[in-house]
Amino acid sequence: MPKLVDHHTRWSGLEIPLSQDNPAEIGILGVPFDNAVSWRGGTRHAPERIRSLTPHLANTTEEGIPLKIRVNDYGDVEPDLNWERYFGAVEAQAAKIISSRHRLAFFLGGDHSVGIPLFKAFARNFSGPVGYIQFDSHADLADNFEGHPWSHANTARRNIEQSNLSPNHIAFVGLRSFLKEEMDYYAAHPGIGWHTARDIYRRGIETIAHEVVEQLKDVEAVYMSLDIDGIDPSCTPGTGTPEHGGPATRECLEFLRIIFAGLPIKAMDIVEVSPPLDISDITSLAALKVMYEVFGFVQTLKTT
Ligand SMILES: [Mn+2]
Repeated sequence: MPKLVDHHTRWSGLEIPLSQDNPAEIGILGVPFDNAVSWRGGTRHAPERIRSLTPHLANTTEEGIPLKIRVNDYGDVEPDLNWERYFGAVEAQAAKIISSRHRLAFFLGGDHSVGIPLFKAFARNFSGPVGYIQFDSHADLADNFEGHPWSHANTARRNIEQSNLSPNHIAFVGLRSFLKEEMDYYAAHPGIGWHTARDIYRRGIETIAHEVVEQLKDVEAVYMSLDIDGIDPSCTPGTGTPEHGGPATRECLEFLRIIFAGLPIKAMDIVEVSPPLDISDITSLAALKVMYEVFGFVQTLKTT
């Protein structure tokens, strides 16, 4: 387990020392890895960049509720040039956090390939069926991409290989860029929740969110993966494969509000934030805003 980095400005006073007896409601792990991208990298800088901005965000939710929730930040998974060994370390450290009585495990990528070991650790922690939601412009359902089964375009396809994740318990939200292979996979597995960006525009994010809650209502636990390119690049330009025509940060927040209220979400990641490609930290700040609102959702669920 990495050591807690001594940086008192992190998480705006929400952070407490690691403790087995009194774990914080939120456990955070950074996974600064960007060796699996198809085009432009830089996501390995995201965890530290996002943490560095925490002193500049108000310590309340967007509705003015003071955040009193507590955070344990476990730091980052140490770099390792051996890809297989690195993913093994990610899985092992994630498993410890997921099983550590936090109400929510929060992972900061990294490119989307890190979702493969993160979800593996998650699925293996539960005996019953689990759910997987991916807010993303891409479905990441390719079996092999650019010569590798662990690229950032393979994440959802690898996740389905976990025995307790059925295609009927997967939901994609914000889709607007496809490989033929992915369309074929969806045609063969029509139980997948498949919500395009255009669906969101035409039918409204609240309708879509309630459909996702209904789809996943019988699972034991849900993993929420937020690829920042699911949000429109007018809001989050600092990412390697931006896709126009997407929902705004506003829609993303409304979506998360509904699914956190309606589903047992036990882990979440934010991936594909690339600080070197960003403008005025707007993308890192979007990630941080989402995190603080999610902290508020977890806090509210606890106290009501
Ligand atoms: Mn994506």
